[in-house]
Amino acid sequence: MKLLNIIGSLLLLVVSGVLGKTHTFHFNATYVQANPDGLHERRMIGFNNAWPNPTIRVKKSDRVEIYLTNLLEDRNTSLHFHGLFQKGSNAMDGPEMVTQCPIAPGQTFIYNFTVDDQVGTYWYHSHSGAQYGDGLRGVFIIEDDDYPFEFDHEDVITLGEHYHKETPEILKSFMSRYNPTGAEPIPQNSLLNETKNSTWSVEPDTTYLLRIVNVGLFTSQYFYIQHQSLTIVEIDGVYVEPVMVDSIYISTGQRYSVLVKTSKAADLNERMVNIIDYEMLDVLPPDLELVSTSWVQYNKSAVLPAPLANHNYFDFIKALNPVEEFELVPLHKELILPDADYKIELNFTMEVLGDGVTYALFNKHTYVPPKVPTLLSVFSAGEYSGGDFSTISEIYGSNTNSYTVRNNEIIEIVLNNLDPGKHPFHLHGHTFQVIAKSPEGTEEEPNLFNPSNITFPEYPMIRDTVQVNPNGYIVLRFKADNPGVWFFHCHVDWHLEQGLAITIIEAPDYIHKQQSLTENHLNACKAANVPYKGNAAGNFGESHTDWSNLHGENTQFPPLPAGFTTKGYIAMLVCSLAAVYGVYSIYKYGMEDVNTENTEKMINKLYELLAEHDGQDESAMFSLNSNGQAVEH
Ligand SMILES: *[C@@H]1O[C@H](CO)[C@@H](O)[C@H](O)[C@H]1NC(C)=O
Ligand SMILES: *[C@@H]1O[C@H](CO)[C@@H](O)[C@H](O)[C@H]1NC(C)=O
Ligand SMILES: *[C@@H]1O[C@H](CO)[C@@H](O)[C@H](O)[C@H]1NC(C)=O
Ligand SMILES: *[C@@H]1O[C@H](CO)[C@@H](O)[C@H](O)[C@H]1NC(C)=O
Ligand SMILES: *[C@@H]1O[C@H](CO)[C@@H](O)[C@H](O)[C@H]1NC(C)=O
Ligand SMILES: *[C@@H]1O[C@H](CO)[C@@H](O)[C@H](O)[C@H]1NC(C)=O
Ligand SMILES: *[C@@H]1O[C@H](CO)[C@@H](O)[C@H](O)[C@H]1NC(C)=O
Ligand SMILES: *[C@@H]1O[C@H](CO)[C@@H](O)[C@H](O)[C@H]1NC(C)=O
Ligand SMILES: [Cu+2]
Repeated sequence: MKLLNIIGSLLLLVVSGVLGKTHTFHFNATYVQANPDGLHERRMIGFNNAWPNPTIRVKKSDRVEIYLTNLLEDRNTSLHFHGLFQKGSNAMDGPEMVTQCPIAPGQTFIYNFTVDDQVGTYWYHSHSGAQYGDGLRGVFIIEDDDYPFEFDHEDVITLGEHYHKETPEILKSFMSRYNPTGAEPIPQNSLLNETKNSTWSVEPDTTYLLRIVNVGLFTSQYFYIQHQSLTIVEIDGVYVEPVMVDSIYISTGQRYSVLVKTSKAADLNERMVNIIDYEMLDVLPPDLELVSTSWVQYNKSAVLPAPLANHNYFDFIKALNPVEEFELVPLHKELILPDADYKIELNFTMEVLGDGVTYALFNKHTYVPPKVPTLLSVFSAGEYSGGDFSTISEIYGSNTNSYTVRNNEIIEIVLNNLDPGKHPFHLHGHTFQVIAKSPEGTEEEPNLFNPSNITFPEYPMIRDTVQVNPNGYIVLRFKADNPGVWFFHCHVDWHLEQGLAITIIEAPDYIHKQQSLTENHLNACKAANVPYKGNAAGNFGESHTDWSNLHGENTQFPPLPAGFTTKGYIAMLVCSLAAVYGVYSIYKYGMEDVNTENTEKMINKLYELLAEHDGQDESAMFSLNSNGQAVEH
């Protein structure tokens, strides 16, 4: 008995040594009054009445337990750990209606997972629509016991843009018939480390590992330190062959770790600059500071150089020479994966649907969340008494852009961007090889992927978020070796709200056999009144037909009425006039409270005109019924 006990405790020691530490956090999501840019006070979403949010530091194999209590009385919430593989713990990935139900006000959700065999720079953020724009975001670092490069100290910098209004209010104007061009809301500012005018105190002649994270929800940014080269060593948790650059270009969701060797002379402070990529903005308000200056401080008594003049942003950017991400090579070279077993070809367009709102579509389908979170469909279909229905791809819905793939298949995603914008795409649960990335095309002649005319790199770049160029393409490959429901979406969260997403359901039969849902997980559904059983429509039964029955599922609005094309010239009139007003109001609502009544009247008039011309009232169009379906009036 005694001997057994001793062996038992010895075993426990060994096991806990392997499993690593447990980090437990109690986070109350709360509103916090803050003034991040020093120009406007507003509510931000923080933890335990404080904002900005803490940086979480762990090591691989550590366990993380986060008790997240939603104390926001008027919002649901959720938490995603961007870049973490969540192998065997898909239910902890976070995106609402994909892997879990929204966490309703007053509820506590327990995120509980072990960190996989990965290291580097990650981050966490709410995955309930564009909510993290209101502040629910932070950095997540997996330290390495064995860094493949040397440094003396490490530090973190976050970049992001900032709005003075709260996301739900911005969304109302953005996802509206009165914004027919789909112009994205213009931010009021950009933040570095969630503030402005900050100074980074450094010691001379010292090497820093600087982890840079774009925690924004819209714009890519340039980042540089004057008179200082940066050596890129990590992108999205993947070590790369070191490349010395004068600046980096970082899209939302991406991370770059750079080595900064400070100068020997310690008498001068230097500017640290971040610049919003103005090409992503539809209008440029004259008072928007695209260029923000912070400082690297060597000497507290020496002066700080004056902030850079904002109006010169174009010259500043032109002078920079950031590396093209496609050219980065992983340090641990990994051969290009073999030809794919399963190909997903996506043509991405932005189009106005029947409700007059601009949506993002993949092959004419915008992502509409299912009635049952997709992972819960997997479990309920897999464990249903009648048999395993989880591998029937139809059950995941006809408007969820779902792709069901088998265990260990090689998956290839070809994404043709038929939109003139830049879009950073992120895949949950994996890193991917970027085997092709085209330059920018034009609207008349987009660069479409043509497999017959291309040589792929032998050792492709690997990361978890990659930006596709305007009217260009990207081709990604990964191995489906992580059973789970993984979201793939644009990390411009305005575009995610427009439906720019697909769901990859990887080895659903393995998911429900190898993984499980906690009681706490199901309780979140009960509290939010979301069904946790059934297909995308919430239907289930004894047979294949019952599970394939999608009657009542959420669907997108139908296209604009057919007659719309025949009355092309009026449509064009509507669109161009509406566009002018739309852009104007987008500009305005970002800047101040504006009485949009006149704009709305004007646009409604035009819609009426359109309907009269057709002899029937199509202007009433469609609206969502309580089941989330588009109904015609
Ligand atoms: C940054 O500096 C500007 C200009 O001096 C000032 O208006 C603003 O309030 C400052 N912001 C913060 C957060 O310190
Ligand atoms: C979270 O809020 C609850 C209820 O107000 C409070 O009892 C608890 O102490 C808070 N937790 C933390 C970590 O602040
Ligand atoms: C939370 O989500 C549920 C289910 O989608 C929804 O019915 C409810 O209105 C949401 N609550 C809030 C406060 O947004
Ligand atoms: C987290 O999961 C582990 C392993 O299943 C379990 O032992 C532990 O009790 C869980 N923690 C919480 C807070 O639920
Ligand atoms: C940015 O903020 C983090 C904490 O939020 C801090 O550890 C870090 O030193 C700051 N970095 C710089 C460069 O000021
Ligand atoms: C720091 O700056 C002050 C003021 O310019 C100067 O007198 C001092 O020599 C500087 N210190 C160093 C170590 O360069
Ligand atoms: C994408 O567009 C190209 C060019 O129009 C077309 O050849 C291809 O079939 C489209 N692919 C899909 C999946 O719709
Ligand atoms: C094939 O590739 C070459 C070199 O990149 C290019 O010049 C040519 O236009 C391409 N042809 C087609 C059909 O895309
Ligand atoms: Cu996008």
